[in-house]
Amino acid sequence: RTVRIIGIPIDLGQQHRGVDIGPVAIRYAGLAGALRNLGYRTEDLGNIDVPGHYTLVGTSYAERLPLIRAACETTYGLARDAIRDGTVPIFLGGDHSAAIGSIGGVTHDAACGIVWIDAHGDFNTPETSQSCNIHGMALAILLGRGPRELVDVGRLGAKLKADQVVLIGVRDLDRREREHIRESGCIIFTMRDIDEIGMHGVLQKTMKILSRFERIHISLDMDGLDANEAPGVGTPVPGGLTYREAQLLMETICDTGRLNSLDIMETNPILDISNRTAQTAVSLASSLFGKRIL
Ligand code: DIR
Ligand code: MN
Ligand code: MN
Ligand code: MN
Repeated sequence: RTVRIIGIPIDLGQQHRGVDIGPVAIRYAGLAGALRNLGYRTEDLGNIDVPGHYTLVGTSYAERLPLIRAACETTYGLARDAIRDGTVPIFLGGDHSAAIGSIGGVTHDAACGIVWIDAHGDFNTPETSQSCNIHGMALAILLGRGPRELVDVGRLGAKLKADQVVLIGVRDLDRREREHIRESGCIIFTMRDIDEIGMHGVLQKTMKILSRFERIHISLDMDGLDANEAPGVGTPVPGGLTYREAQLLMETICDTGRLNSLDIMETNPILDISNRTAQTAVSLASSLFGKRIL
């Protein structure tokens, strides 16, 4: 099979400079070579153009909105085409607002189950957000809540229903975000769930919930991992997924044979230690695409 790599160097969904060079860092850590070693053909489309972002430090939500929309429209088209062409796309962020385009596009022709790995819920709206950062609204937008310009990227209206989304690794919700995500119907496995029933237990439940979907998309926010494995993120939260928990997650999804597509978001090499976050991302992607110990 062919894996198609698509870079989305967007940093307009949050405040930290440097997440726009996440795609470079993940390539540098050897993503394509690792996949080729596993027997895949790889195509790298390079990075999409994100207009103007270098000059937008300190700009407002309103100024960023149309630019994020444009980047997500481009991403949407590439994501839809990647699935139509029979490839498995990997989207390299950039901040998590890019998932509005990638998930929108990969679900254009058929729904898939979504595993959203994140310290956060990304379920704010402009009304509930304390930061006004759109990366903290990405999942809400995909469910049809939030600014119309982004809800309607690619095709009109919500791209996902709550019952196709499972969040794993959550440990930091804003007060009003929590109310909304709880009543949304999305299934949430917090760090406490992982502590209590183990990642194996969480994954068994996840697979049951998503069993009616033929295909599964993974949206990996690198801040879902613990800072030991992923120090290069803009909004770290203590107590995240260990290396081994995250590997088990990837291996388990690999075993289903139903992987549709992958986002690797929020890698910020400027905040990192010797590109460790990108290396972790490549190692996790390797497991997801079939690397085995024995
Ligand atoms: C926070 C942080 N809840 C916000 N969200 C992040 O800005 O809405 N999501 N960092 O990944
Ligand atoms: Mn930047
Ligand atoms: Mn996050
Ligand atoms: Mn996120």
